[in-house]
Amino acid sequence: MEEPVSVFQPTDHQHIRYNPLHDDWVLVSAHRMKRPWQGQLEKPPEENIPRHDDKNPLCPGAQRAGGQVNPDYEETFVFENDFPALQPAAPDPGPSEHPLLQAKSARGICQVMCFHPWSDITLPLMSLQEVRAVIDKWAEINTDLGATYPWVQIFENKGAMMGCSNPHPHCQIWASNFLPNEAQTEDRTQREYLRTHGAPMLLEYGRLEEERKERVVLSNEDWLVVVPYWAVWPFQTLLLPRRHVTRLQDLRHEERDSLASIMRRLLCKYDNLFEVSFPYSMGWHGAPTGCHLTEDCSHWQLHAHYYPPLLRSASVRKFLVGYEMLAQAQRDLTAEQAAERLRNLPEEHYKLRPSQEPRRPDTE
Ligand code: H2U
Ligand code: ZN
Repeated sequence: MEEPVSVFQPTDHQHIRYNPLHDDWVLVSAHRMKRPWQGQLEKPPEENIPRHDDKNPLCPGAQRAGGQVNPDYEETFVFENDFPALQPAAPDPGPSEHPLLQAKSARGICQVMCFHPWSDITLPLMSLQEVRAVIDKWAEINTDLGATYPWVQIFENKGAMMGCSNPHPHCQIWASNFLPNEAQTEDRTQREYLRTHGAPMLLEYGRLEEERKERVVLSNEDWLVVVPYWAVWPFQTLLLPRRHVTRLQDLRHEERDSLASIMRRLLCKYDNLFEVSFPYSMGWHGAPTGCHLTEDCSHWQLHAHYYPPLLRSASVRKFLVGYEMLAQAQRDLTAEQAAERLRNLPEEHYKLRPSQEPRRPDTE
């Protein structure tokens, strides 16, 4: 006897979804959330961070590894990384001898940007004015380093789980004389989309999500946060301007204010999800700079990616290993389920609630 054909339900039936920005596919198998977890449990992030520590090289007045002493900074502070992965002068490897053994020159600069003089604060707990200062500095750095380098990657690794070595709120900037892989792919896919469809991909995508609503987490007059249809990480989000903007420095004053607001709202929701300082890697992608500044980059839409690793609780993370390394990415809940959970969370940070209830134990 033939089995009755069931109607497709994305939460029950595995399927693959296309990521048009990265030109790859993700396996969505939402039924896997039901499996028990007996694997690794993560340590909760350190809660008792001193506001100031003379021995922390990111603090105002502290000495860094290179011997320099930080100024007594009062808002943001940018310095050159003492252990840079990219340096301005490095000899060229010369012509490659064989197509299977290719090398090219890599030059650049690495900076570190402290968001705030205090070590015991994070972006969601900072004032809007303080977050705005961070945004202005990001735009300034993109202009300054972008005058020389074709790619300026601004990124924040938050939490030890994401390899962050220092609790002081900070991000990094790596500028390079080449377009890194992600930049090359996004440049190609957005260029092809504009050519084929006559509109910038992510501008059209944002409008589609605004209509559909099911993957929208937050929006305001200038910005939109969605769990993208093709998300890989459980609570991954994409932050998009609603207007066509190619680079950070092109943001208007009021768009920077509304960005500070929506970033803080998103990060409060993230922290509220498991009542923990939510780890993630985030970063900005905009049109290439340097020699590309004079090119037509209208296929680009500025955006930020947030990639948080937590899956079920503050201590159970998603691992992208086995199948993900050898075949393709896989996720355990649908983008719509993740968006709904984030959407329904309060925007007031749990640490600022008037009557603090005892911390919820992690639910497995
Ligand atoms: P992460 O924790 O995200 O790795 O950032 C800290 C950065 O700060 C790291 O890249 C740099 C490290 O190289 N750093 C200095 O440049 N000087 C120091 O004295 C300590 C840390
Ligand atoms: Zn991107």
